[in-house]
Amino acid sequence: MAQIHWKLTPTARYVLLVLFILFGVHSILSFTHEPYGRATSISQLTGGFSWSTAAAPPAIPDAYYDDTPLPLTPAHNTSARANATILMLARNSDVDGAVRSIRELEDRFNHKYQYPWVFLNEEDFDDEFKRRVTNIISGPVHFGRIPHDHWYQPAWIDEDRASAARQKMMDDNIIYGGSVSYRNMCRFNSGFFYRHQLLQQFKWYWRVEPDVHFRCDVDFDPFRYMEDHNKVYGFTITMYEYLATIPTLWETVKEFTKAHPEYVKENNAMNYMSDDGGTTYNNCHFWSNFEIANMDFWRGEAYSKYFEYLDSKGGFYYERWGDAPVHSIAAGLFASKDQIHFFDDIGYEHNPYTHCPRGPGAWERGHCDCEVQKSFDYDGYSCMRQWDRIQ
Ligand SMILES: Nc1nc2c(ncn2[C@@H]2O[C@H](COP(=O)(O)OP(=O)(O)OP(=O)(O)O)[C@@H](O)[C@H]2O)c(=O)[nH]1
Ligand SMILES: [Mg+2]
Repeated sequence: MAQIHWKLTPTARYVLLVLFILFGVHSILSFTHEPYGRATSISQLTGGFSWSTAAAPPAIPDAYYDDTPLPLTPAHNTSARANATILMLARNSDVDGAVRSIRELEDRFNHKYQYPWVFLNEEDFDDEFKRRVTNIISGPVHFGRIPHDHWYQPAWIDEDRASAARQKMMDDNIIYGGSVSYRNMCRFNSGFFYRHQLLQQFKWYWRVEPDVHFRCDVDFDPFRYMEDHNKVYGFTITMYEYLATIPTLWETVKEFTKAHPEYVKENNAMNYMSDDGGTTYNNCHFWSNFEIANMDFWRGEAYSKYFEYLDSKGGFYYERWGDAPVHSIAAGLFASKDQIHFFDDIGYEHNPYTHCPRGPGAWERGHCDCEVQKSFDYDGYSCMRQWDRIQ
């Protein structure tokens, strides 16, 4: 058998040695330093979000931070507050999770600001719910019942078509695919909550769900910040929607904007939602279980007409349109991109994902108990890359 002799020039030997050392150092760092491993993983290098080139997210200016020691003075408590409420949609059976979310948000934020809470339900809240919730809230509390027609499936929906669609989604194992109440909830959150009589007095809301977590102190008033900066929509987590739940949503939106180009704002966030200038939807949306937003935007003409058009197509029942893509697409088109705010400073968790502040000093300032490297911002399923590219 012929023997192969490898003859290397001194230069080639030197290059090989350098490569060998570099590979060794990389391997050791990858195993011992998780952030390094993540940052240099193949998925990151081939299209993942590159953190070395990403700009730091905008921080809330120092002037908004409030280090006033408790107890609050009346002036502190009222003078600069926004016309805002904290809003939770819940069932009586959600009471344990509701109490957990409220306790955390009161401790991390609202005991200082004492914004009122509004609770909505399609049934009457029972005494246990009211008693346990009121017991842990520092400010005013309101409980409201949702009008029948704002919640239940409208009579004009073709029930045979809707139930066939639900069956198909169940067969395809799509989450909540067979649920009518989930669809009622998504439609209500898309087009009705801000019309509730209890909310008429308010401009701003912070949406909170049972069993979420607030991972950092919020020692600034996000409503005030939104108001001062002419924002309409604030988010903490952005991700892809399951296309199977919204197969015709984008086409329906395009029909609407073709008929009503006057509602589409210049300098909008289209390039966050579409990779081809609007022809197709890339499914990026703001995860709406957290929202801090301006209800006057939803009450305005553009959104009202948009919701009416979407609703008339029946997609909340014939498909499973979520309030998250419905809100996000509207904010992305009918507001300018500068009116949408990424609240990096607010550490927030809704199972299974957490946003943990990554801006310089934000984690320390908020005494956060989340782990920055596990923040969803870094996940391959996050749309933070698409958000970042329009900044
Ligand atoms: N009153 C009422 N509230 C509901 C109903 N279904 C959902 N909700 C509330 O609507 C919000 C969203 O519902 P979730 O079940 O959390 O939906 P989701 O966040 O998409 O799904 P999860 O991952 O299961 O949390 C929560 O605030 C729920 O408490 C319902 O039938 N009645
Ligand atoms: Mg939820």
